[in-house]
Amino acid sequence: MEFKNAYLQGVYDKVCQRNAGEKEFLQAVKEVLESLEPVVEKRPDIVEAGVIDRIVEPERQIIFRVPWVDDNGKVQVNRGFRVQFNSAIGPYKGGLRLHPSVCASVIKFLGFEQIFKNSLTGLPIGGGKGGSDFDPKGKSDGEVMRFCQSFMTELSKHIGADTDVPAGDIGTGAREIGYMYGQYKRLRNEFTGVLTGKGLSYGGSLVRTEATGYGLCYYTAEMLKCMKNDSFEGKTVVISGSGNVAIYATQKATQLGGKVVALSDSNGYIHDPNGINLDVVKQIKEVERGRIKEYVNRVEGATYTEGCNGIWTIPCDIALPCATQNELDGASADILIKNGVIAVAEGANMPSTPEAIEKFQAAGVLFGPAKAANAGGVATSALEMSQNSERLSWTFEEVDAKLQNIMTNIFHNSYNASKEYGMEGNLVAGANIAGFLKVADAMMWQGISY
Ligand code: NDP
Ligand code: 2IT
Repeated sequence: MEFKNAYLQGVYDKVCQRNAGEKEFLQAVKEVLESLEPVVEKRPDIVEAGVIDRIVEPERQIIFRVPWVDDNGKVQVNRGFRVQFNSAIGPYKGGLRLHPSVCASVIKFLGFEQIFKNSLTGLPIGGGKGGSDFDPKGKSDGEVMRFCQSFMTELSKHIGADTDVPAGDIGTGAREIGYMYGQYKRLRNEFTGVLTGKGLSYGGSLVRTEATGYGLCYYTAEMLKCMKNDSFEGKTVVISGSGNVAIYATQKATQLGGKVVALSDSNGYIHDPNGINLDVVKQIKEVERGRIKEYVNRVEGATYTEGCNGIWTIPCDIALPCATQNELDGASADILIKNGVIAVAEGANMPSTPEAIEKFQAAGVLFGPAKAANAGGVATSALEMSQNSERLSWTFEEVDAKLQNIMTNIFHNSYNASKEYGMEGNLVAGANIAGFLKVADAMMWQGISY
């Protein structure tokens, strides 16, 4: 028995049977169900309405062929996905991941997490996720464009500004969103807010590029202030990844007085004890689409080490994993704790393994889970949808102020839920419960069929 509660055990057993072998999806579901133990005790009405049985099954899953022609004239075939997980509180919303590791399990875990994350933002967005096993790395702009157009040719039949609004994720940035948006418009003859993360010249929102990384730091700052009467000031920070989330987390952590000393990619990590020079990183990653090891050829005193796990051996006060799922395991958590880490907050989705989370919590390390800590990206996407609907654009300061307010509220709502359900300070349980309760309420009001 994994659960104390027999009903939750039954729900989980069924999820395991139906989704056999989908390791990431089962990991994400298990964590949420564990958090719901006290909710099940307190709220028989939720159990009675079958909300939990329903919430673990996607409303709709679309899997499709994505054929395209490479620069040598050869036909290539990838697999596309869109999982429309839950629309109880708004149109499906969530990113598109382009990475060779993409499969049903990965998209379903991301879509499932997105339900609760989107609910926590306080904005009217349901949960969804999509993507493909296409790898944009090493492809020409022309190849990326042809892939994106083919992908959108099918996806366009299933999405819409009031139905399902995709955005970026790993491997999907401004370039890919632009090609996909162009294709949607071509097919539909419609200029609508069907995607977020758009360029500023065609309906994008200021701050969306920075939002996930900035939001992560706003959340972390609030957690440090309220739970430890502390701040980023003077702290050594280690951030994994060197993509969109990692870059803007580095920028904000530095602005808040921290010193970021390490970044990584899937090949290895750089250590710069003088503090990362972000202009150099942006040039390498955003302009040249190069590898992070290039940094050490341009900045004196920095070192590069092959392999990404070793980044967690660098002593730090604050660790922000911003690359991918399960990148921080129990052994890495032990080292971080031994080196005196005081706070860990997740910029990536599910970057810490369950063992790592358990260790941080047992050691009294502040732990901000992904659903709460990285919700700033999707929250700002929802603000982009609002601006598109009113055909207006807000200023940088206006959007940034809203983002800060949202992240502060997410921290407090999660904290308060953890307290109300008898686990004060457990922000994993708090985020899962607070995110769940709003969606559960909406599902109950709307009757049994989704
Ligand atoms: P990017 O594609 O911009 O960057 C991804 C970074 O993570 C790269 O440095 C990449 O290295 C590294 N990475 C990716 N896969 C792996 C892997 N299997 N092993 C080791 N390193 C890896 O993506 P984002 O920055 O947008 O996304 C990073 C994380 O943040 C993801 O978990 C995403 O789901 C999450 N997230 C993103 C949001 C957004 O708004 N973009 C919002 C909320 C969460 P390499 O170049 O070598 O592949
Ligand atoms: O994981 C995430 O929240 C994202 N990739 C952002 C989704 C969005 O719709 O902006």
